[in-house]
Amino acid sequence: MNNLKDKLYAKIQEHRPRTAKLLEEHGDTIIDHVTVAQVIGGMRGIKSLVTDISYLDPLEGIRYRGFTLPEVLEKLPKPEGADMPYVEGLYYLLLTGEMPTKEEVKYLMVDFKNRRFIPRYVWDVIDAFPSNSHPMAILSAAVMSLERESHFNTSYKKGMSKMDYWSCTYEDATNLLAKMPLIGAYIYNKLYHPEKGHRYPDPSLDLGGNFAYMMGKDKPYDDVARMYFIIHADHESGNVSAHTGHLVASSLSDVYYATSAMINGLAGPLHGLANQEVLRWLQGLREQMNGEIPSDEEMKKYVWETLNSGQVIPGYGHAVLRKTDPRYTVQREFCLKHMPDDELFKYVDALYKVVPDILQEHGKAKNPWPNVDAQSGVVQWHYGVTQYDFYTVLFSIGRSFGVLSNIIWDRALGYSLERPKSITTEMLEEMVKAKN
Ligand code: HAX
Repeated sequence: MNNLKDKLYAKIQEHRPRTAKLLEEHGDTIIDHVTVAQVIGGMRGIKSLVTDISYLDPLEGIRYRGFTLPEVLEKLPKPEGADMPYVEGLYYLLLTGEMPTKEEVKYLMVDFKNRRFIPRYVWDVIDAFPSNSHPMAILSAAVMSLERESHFNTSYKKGMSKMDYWSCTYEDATNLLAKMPLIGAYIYNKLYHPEKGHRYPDPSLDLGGNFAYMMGKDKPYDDVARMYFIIHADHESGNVSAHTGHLVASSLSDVYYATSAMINGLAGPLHGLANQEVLRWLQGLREQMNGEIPSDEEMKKYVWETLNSGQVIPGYGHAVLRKTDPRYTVQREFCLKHMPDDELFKYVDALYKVVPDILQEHGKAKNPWPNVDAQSGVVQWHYGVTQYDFYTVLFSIGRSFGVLSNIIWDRALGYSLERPKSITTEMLEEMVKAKN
């Protein structure tokens, strides 16, 4: 018996009438209006997507299935002696809305182990990339190469009922999630430690523990991996990576196509790549300082120089959040416990003291507070993952849990092909004239 899949099916059956009722009885109810600024400004804030997996409150930050991040980290079952919970348990929570028991997580761990075999051709695809390729490009291609394994595709060709789409999508998604950490670690070892070769997973370990093992990292890197994958898992549906995954899957492209596209969206410096940009930017400052910790005044000067040269301060600002990102805070607390004297951590903390005031004075950013990316590279750096091009691969593995959970539910609830309407600038001008 598959505990999670059975539980999920029960939840799907319970949920389907709610969506059907909303459509049938309230399909014409107006829930938002749209301004010219929103149309030109990347559809910012328009209420036009539905997800029950997570909700992002501008002031409170992210909640997964109604739970804040500290609650998720406290309530999910943890491996013996670990501070951070099983990532497998997070998948259970995202899909069902319920906290799993330790036994349910153990069952899922075995299920993940049974699904993580990687066909030889995937390693060949990765090996074919030049060693100076960006790891995100390699990850995207590796995921794409797995597409031939899609159960959804095979069943669709045979003529599957719409009501069963979710089931094959679940199989594809869980297979891919089980494989992602292996692919990520393989890319890391290939690009940065070819002399060590690839380490195959240890069957006694959970997903986070295994990731640390395959990366060749000792404790507490297993907790770093668990924390990292969990806090990056989901941030509603409208951010570029989640939305791209949902959009591509809405045409019934399978999860391999959708996840590869999601990864491509995450690879932009305004989104997931910001974590690598933070490190690159901080290294610039570090070089100028010759190993000294900058004073507040030196820090302010560096921030202003960046702004005055027309660049953004990476790791600060957000399209939705209007306070310090709780994902930043979770990582900061981890740093305070495990690495309070780390030099880069001190830089990041010193930045926190000066950047918000400067961004407010600068007067552009709507949110002057740090986001998740301001802190995450520093943790990786401390544990020897200094190749910052790789950080967004870690983000991708985490984000896949949320995006794929969403896609399974999209298929279960029969969400439509996405097709917003575009208009020309001339039409927009005419509309504005008619209103004024
Ligand atoms: N530094 C300097 N200027 C900033 C800024 C920052 N950190 N954040 C926003 N601004 C500027 C914008 O560039 C924009 O300028 P223009 O009017 O000249 O175009 C203005 O302030 C208004 O932007 P906004 O409405 O506050 O923010 P957006 O919703 O347009 O953009 C971003 C949100 C996250 C892209 C933006 O804050 C940014 O570029 N931050 C730095 C990059 C970064 O940290 N990205 C990661 C975000 C979290 C994430 O998705 N992780 O994956």
